[in-house]
Parts: sequence; C-alpha cells; structure tokens
Amino acid sequence: MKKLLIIPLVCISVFGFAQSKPDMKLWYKTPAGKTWENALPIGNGRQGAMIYGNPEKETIQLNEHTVWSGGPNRNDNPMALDSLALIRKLIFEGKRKDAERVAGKAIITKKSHGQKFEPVGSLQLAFAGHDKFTNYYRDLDISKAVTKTSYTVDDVTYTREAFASFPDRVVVMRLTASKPGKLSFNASFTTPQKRATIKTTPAKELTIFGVTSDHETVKGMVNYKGIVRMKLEGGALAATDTSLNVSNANAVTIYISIATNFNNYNDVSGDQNKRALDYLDKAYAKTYAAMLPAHIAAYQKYFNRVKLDLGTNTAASALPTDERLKNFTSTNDQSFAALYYQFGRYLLISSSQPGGQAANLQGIWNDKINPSWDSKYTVNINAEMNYWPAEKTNLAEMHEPFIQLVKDMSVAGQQTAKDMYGARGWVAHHNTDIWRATGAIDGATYGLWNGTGGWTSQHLWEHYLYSGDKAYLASIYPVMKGAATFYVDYLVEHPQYHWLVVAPDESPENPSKQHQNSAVDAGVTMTNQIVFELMSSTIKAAEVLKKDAKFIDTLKQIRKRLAPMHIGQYGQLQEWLDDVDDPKDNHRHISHLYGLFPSNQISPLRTPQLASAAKTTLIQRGDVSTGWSMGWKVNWWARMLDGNHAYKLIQNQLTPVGSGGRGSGGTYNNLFDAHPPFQIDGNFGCTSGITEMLMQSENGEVHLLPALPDVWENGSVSGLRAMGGFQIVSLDWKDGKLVKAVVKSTLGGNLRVRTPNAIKVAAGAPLKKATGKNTNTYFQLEETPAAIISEKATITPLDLKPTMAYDLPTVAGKTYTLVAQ
Ligand code: FUC
Repeated sequence: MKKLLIIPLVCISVFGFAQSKPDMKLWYKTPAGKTWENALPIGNGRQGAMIYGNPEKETIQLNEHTVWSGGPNRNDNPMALDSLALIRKLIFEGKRKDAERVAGKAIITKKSHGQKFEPVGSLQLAFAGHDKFTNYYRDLDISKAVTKTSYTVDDVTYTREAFASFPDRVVVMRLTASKPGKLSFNASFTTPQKRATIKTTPAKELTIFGVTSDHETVKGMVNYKGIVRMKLEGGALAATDTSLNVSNANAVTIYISIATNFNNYNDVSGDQNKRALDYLDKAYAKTYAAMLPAHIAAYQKYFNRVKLDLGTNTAASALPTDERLKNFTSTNDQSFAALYYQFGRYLLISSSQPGGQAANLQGIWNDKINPSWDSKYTVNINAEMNYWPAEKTNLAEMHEPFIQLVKDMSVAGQQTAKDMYGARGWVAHHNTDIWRATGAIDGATYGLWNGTGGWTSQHLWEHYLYSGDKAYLASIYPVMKGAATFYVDYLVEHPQYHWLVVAPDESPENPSKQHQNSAVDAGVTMTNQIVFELMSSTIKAAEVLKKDAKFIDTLKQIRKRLAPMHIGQYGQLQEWLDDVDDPKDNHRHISHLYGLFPSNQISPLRTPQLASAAKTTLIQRGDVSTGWSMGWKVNWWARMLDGNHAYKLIQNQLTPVGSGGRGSGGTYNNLFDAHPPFQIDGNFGCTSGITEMLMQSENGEVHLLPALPDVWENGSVSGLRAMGGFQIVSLDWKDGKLVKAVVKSTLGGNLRVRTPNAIKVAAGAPLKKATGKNTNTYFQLEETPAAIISEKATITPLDLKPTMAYDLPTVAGKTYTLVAQ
C-alpha cells in the first residue's frame, strides 16, 4: 500500500540529483482544506477546475469559459461628445478636478461597468470516515497536466487522478481503492449561482443548469448546463433527487461536461443541453485509459516545446512546494524558479485555447459569484500581461483567443469612437468583458484611459513579427488601421506645449498630487509612447502589404508632432508632460515605462539617457508591490540588462502572500500569483520576465543571455522563439558565459545576435561584427525621438557589462550552431 505514496517522493529526490531532469511537480503533504488558493488548477481552455484533494470531501470547483453574467450589451455614454470641448478646455486651463467632474458624468458609463466571470459550482464527493487518513500526498504534474491525490484509510490506499481533457472537452476524475469494493461516496453539487437547478436524471446523471446573473442592469442570458456521469467498476450507483451515491465500487471514473448557449459576444442562441450532452457522449464512449494518453499528447504538443534547466539545489528541491515557496528568498532553489516559469506556460495552455475565450484576470479559475474586478479584462495592463509569454515561450497558438478579443473590440469599439468622440476607427477604454464592452467604467480616475486600441494592436503586429505570416497580417491590418484612425481624428494640439495629444488622458490609475490629486491630464507619457508605436507599426504593416500610401503619409505627418519623452528634474522619466513626478511615489502602475517594456523605445544600448531615467524611476518606485507590478518589474530589470535586480523581483514575487510587508503581493501555496487577491497576470508576467532574462528579440536584434543573474551561472534553455522566425533550438551557458547556441532560421534574413562573450560559428567562417542597421525586415525599429531633458536633471551613466554583436546572414530552413570562441 505504501508504494503508491513513496513513488512520487522518490522521483522528486531522483530529479534532485540529476541536473537535466526538470522539476515538474507542485506537490503537498496536506490537503487544500477550505482554502481555494491551496487547491490545484486544471483546465483545457474551455473548462477550468480546482481540485482540493480533501480526503473526506473532495471538491471539484468548476468553471466554464463563457459563463458570464449579463448578455449582449453596450455601455457607451453618448453625452461624451457634447462635453468633450469643455473637458478639454478645463484640462488646458489647469482645472483638472473640474474636468474630472464633468468627465465623470459625461464619459463614464451610465450603464454596465462590465460583467462578471462566474463559477458554475462545485462537485462535492463525500467519503464517510475518510477524515482519519494517513500517508497523504497530492500533486499537479505540469509535464502532463494531471493532478493526483492519494492517502490511506484503514489499510486501503485511495487515489484520485484528474485532468481537463484537451481533445475531449470534459473534466475527468478517476478514483481507485487498493482493495476491491472499498469505494463508497456521495456526489452532490453546490453553487453560488442564484438561479441554478440541481437534479439527477433517470439515467443517474447529476445535472446543474440555469442562467447566469443579472448584473448592472444587464439581464443574465448565458444558459449553462453541467452533466456528471459516472462509470463504475463493481459496486452500485443510486440516485436521490439531487445526488448520486456510489457504494462498494472498485474504481469509478467521473465525466463532467459543461456547455452554454454562448456563440459570440452578440449571439447567445446556442443549445447548451445538446452541446453538453455531445461532449459527454463522445467522451463517455472512451475509457479513462484511452483518454489519458490522448490528453497528455495534446497538452505536450505545446508544453514540451520549451525546456529550462537553471540547475538544481538537491536539498531545497526535495521539499514540498509550499515549503519551497517559504524558503525561496533564503535559498538558491534554482529549479523552483524553473518550475514557476513552466507553471506560467502550463497556466496559459490550460486557460487560453484557440477558439476559446482569452484568459481573464483569473485565467479560467474563479469560485466567487462576485469576484474581484469581476474577473474580467483590465486592458490598461493586466490582460496584455497575460499574453506576454505567448510568442516567446513558443505558445503562439495560445495568443489566438486574445487576438480574437481584440478583433471583436475593433468592431464593437467603432460605435464608441463615433458616438462618444465623433471619431472614425475604434476605441476601447481600460476594461472589457466577454460582451466586448468598450465604454468607460469605474469613475474618471481610472476609466478615461483609452490606449487599448494601440496597446492591443501591438500584440497583433508582434504575432506577425514572430511568424512572418503575411496572410495573417492582411487579416488583422484593418484592426491596426482602425486603432490608428481613431487617433488621427482624436488628437488635439496642446495649447501650451503644441504637441498633438490625447485629451482627456490619464496615466493609468495614478493621480498626481501636483495636479490637484487628479489623474485627468492630456498627453501622458504612456499614451504618447503607445500612439507613437501604433502609428509606427501601422505604417510598417501598410508598407509590408503595399497599401494605403496616403494613410501612411498622414500617420507620418502626425507622428512628427507627437510629444517626445521627457527626463525630469530628478533625472526620472516623466510620467506626465509637466515635471510633477513625486520621487516618493511608489504607485504600482509605472505606466510610462511602457516604452522600456513591452515596447522598445527605451533601451540601455540605443537610448542610454532615457534608460538611465527609466532606471531612476524604477528605483524611486521601489521593488515590492502588488503581484503583477512585480511581474512587470522583472521584465523591466531584464530590459535594463540587470539580471541580479530582475532576480530580486522574482524573489519578492515568490514570497508567500502576506509576508512581504504592507500592501505587497506574493504567491499562494498553489503558486497562483497574489495581487492579492489571486490575479493570474503576475504568473504570466514573471514567466515573460524570466524569458527576457535569457533571451530578448524585441530590441532590433537577438540578444542571448542579456540579464543572467549570478545565481543562474550554469544552465540551458531550449525552444524559445525570437522575432523574425528565429527559433532558439538550444542555448547553453556555463559560469555566466554562453557556451553554445543553436538557432534555426525559418524565414531567412540577417541574424544580428548579441552575446555576453565572443562567439563563432561552429565549424564555419568567423562571424562578422555587427555594423550599421540590421537589414532584417522583422527587426526594423523606429528611432526614438530625442528626449527633452530638464536643466536640473543629473543623468547617471549606466554601468553595463560588455557585449558583442554579430551579423550572420541566414537561409530559411537552416540551423546554425554558435559556440564560444
Ligand atoms: C488595475 C490595477 C489593480 C488591479 C486591477 C485588476 O485596476 O490597478 O491593481 O490589478 O486592475
């Protein structure tokens, strides 16, 4: 009996000794108990489930990606148009509080402030007498996307194994007992849904169905249906009106199917009953033994593309996950960082599948009927952050639901642009939801920001820069053009500075004390960067597609008149056009560093003064913050080419939530990121940041090992993707120096590669030192306009480690091996 318990532990300690065997399990010696953030997430992009592993009462908390409150709706405020001139006048007269008051009434919606991602409910399995368990173990194997629980009661070892099948679209759990006839339990549903019906069918299925909540005056219109069907080996199945009873079985497989009537943001005419039954019937025809390998293969098709080895600390890595989390800041547990990295990839594959909904604030996992921020999409940072790892960690397919979300907003947002601002093109404000709401919500301090079109269009453009797929580019070009057209119509000349600016505007969620404590402004740095980038990318896209010559010209004329970045009196990057930054401000949003990451307008190598200012700003804002803010900072410090500081942020983030000081985020026992509360963006942000420490390709060249911290002096990574169709087949380093890099060119063109030490082509001609502009069309950067620098500013030159850059002409389909000289 004890064997079952010992096997996983032995495996883990074996992994500890073998450098190359990755650490792929989250595992625990205790059940989740009542704490949702202790439970383990599984998902197939459509269904999400949290598995508690409680012996006496298993809880399988269930989500389905389209179970949202409300129904098709719009939330534009048409009063905006008539008030726009007044709001602008007030801003330009310096009366920001007055502008905020008017905008609060005229721009912020009078309708829905966004709908909620809602849970379906929880399947509860009650096992009499199982509170007296021993030999407890549970895990989530992220190399297989399968979770297991095992324990012993009265000499019988019970096991449960569960996964959310990618090919079969159902959640499955298999329960076994080590002795025949020992499996007896009662299955029932609980749900926070107000209008749910729970009942069994004559075929002894347990069902849950209903319609989602009315919310913010929008009628709930998503009809959902969940069906639980069991396959018993031995024993008997009985049903009451609302529960199923299994007695004396040898093994049981539980199939859970959930579907809704949701077709798209405008259409809820689907048949949830038929859908749920179809998925279930197809899956039920298969055995568990047949479904498991098909699920693993479908998952591994994505997951196995990237391998990361940062070394192993045998003693530290032998401990359960919650203990490793506690120890992380005081031990160098390298493989824990690698595990966390891969967990981010696991979560993206599990919560964002082609054809499904984009990962929301909590991915696809939420147990609350009123989750924080509705668990919707905050598009002034959080939703984009979810997709930072997609391209570079070789999960480009997972980007698709987000790209679809943007396409939908580009349609829904046309009416918003027209009705609210009298502009062509499309606009969306700082939040959206499954209904693609594009109006302004949450009050004027937050809701006036309208950079969504620009920021999200960059995701669409980068998907092209990684793949080189011109047919795809042609399909999304109208989205980029629409976003840029909005700004063509909406920008106005700033009466004091004479730049073309967005007004009203705000630097996300950060009011300025020196601006009457108001966030409302015109031409804030982040927006200037976003508009500059959007126009530059749209011009390039039109040039690739050889179209819209006149429009290109218009954009070029406007781009010249946008505000450049400013370096202020403290040597900081200014957040606003006025030099009013507070050096003691530690606000979680540092939106003006958008130019450093995810954009590439600030670079230590290309724009050293701006990079110095960005560093000053980063230091002034401090390290510890909410989860996602720390995740962003990992990326920023990686872009600053400072691996040790990036690693410090990883340590801050991988701190048990609540122990990092007041107002700080961290990580839950199940490795979910804590804002707090749980927000998945921090997980994805950190996975992106770790990639940026190992390889960067968005700065006009492929930079290998740009920000390696001292603690990861030896390691290897394989399977990363760079822009321009370059695949980093493998990358090995030792003592902090690159030993070997194998790069596959899928599109041809010049490979400009930067490294920490001198390299050469293995068995080939010496590499040429990089000169002039990179000729590769996928690496063309728009020159960042010169910064305006305050006379009071002291700019401290950055202390950068030396690097070398080379040019290697490549042929599509060929692989190149680069080795240390
Ligand atoms: C923005 C952030 C908050 C939170 C929310 C979901 O409003 O400022 O910190 O992440 O989104």
